Amino acid sequence: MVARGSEVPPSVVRQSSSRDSRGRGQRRSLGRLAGLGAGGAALLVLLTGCDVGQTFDGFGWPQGGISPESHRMYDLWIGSVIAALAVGVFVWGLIFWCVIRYRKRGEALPVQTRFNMPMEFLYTIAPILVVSVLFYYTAIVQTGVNKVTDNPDVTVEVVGFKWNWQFNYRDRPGVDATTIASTLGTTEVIPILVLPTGRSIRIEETSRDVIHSFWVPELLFKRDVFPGNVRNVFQVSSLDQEGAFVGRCAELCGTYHSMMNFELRVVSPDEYDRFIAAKQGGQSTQDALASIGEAPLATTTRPFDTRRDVNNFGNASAAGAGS
Ligand SMILES: [Cu+2]
Repeated sequence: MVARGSEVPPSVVRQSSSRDSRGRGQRRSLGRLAGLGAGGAALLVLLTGCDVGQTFDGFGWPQGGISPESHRMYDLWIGSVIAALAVGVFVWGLIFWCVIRYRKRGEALPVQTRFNMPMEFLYTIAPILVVSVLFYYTAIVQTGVNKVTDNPDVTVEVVGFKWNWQFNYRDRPGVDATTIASTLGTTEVIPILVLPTGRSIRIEETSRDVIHSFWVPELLFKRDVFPGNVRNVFQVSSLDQEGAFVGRCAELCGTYHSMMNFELRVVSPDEYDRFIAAKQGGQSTQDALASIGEAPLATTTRPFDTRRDVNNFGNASAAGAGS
């Protein structure tokens, strides 16, 4: 603590000089305590990150990710929260300790300290260290999540339009690739994106009209789908769980934005190959899904009733209303 602009009575200065050696010892032990605290917090993060996260319901972060990238983002969040809590508890402890230890005991002015170099150094360096560690791990995880390779196992072009999706299975990455199979969503049938476990998957996004956003909550990731020449790309190094997962548009794109759902169906690599072969053989997505033993229609969401016939935004009883 630094007192500003205060005058120090000579008697207090004499007292303080006799306490200098004791003060230095205290400062050294305080520095040791801070080092121990930081080391302990780091160790805690390393040893217990996942278990602690499950115990506290992910500290607000969604659980149940189905890709290595989602697990890495989850672990980063849990580690950051534990580190923040460790720093918080340490600071709260210091505050309460100061309040009690240096409470007012009489009218005499307490020892005034300023330009305490070890303390100034500590509370300049400590936040820089904390931010540097958080930045380092964030950069590592972010780089991994954004990593795109030249030769993914599966490439899918995701086309967003008002208000549905088309999924084009491509023979290679890039805008010049050939579509080998396709699924188009309609008002009556939810589009299902079929993908395999254990293979790297590249998603290439494009929109036919406005900005949409491709979001599967279990990937813990969403990326905007832009119209025009911008082709947003991201990659999932693998999917580690079979199942059906709802997908949504996460960018307010118009009247029926909330109805722009799709389903991600993760199947085994063998089933995926048979699905693509069935599609290439001319089958519909529903028939191709049935042929590999999968439910033909979406199980996590359903087509929404747009009620376009009743929502005419006017007085329905007025003369001439309706179609
Ligand atoms: Cu949309």
